[in-house]
Amino acid sequence: MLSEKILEALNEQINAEFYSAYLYLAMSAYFEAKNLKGFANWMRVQAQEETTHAMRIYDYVVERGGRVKLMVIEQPPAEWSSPLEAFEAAYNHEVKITGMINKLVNLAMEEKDHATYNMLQWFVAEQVEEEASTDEIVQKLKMLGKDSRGILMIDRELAQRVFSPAEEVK
Ligand code: OFO
Repeated sequence: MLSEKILEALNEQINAEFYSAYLYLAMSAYFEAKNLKGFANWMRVQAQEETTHAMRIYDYVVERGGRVKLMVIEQPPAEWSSPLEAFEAAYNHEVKITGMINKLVNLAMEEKDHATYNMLQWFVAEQVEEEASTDEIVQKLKMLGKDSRGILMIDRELAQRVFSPAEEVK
């Protein structure tokens, strides 16, 4: 059984993961409007992944006999001044999510909730990847500056990303 404190924190994390999905979908729409289809694809796949993050916690709460409470999802921004600014915002968002996951892990330790602690370890590892993948693109965009041919090259690269649900459930 989940303690009240853990249940509340997990419900908040479900909301944060859905917000992540919303934020990346907003970034995808921004890139669509700029006709950067590869960037838009990358962000769209990212949004799909975030939904699986939310559902992973949702399913865990249900499995532990807890009550999932869905909350209002905050409206994300719609505009960024450049691909670099959007990816910097994505990276900063991931750093924030890592902080939330770490707090949850601390809470699970305080509450001596080993099962929740265990479930959260997947997220601890995932956040290392999430920060690394957004930072890699930030660094590439910084190197290019305003070179539009380079941006189009990255756009082609980001078009290759595919959503693979199997990766998300392992
Ligand atoms: Fe981007 O990892 Fe979930 O929120």
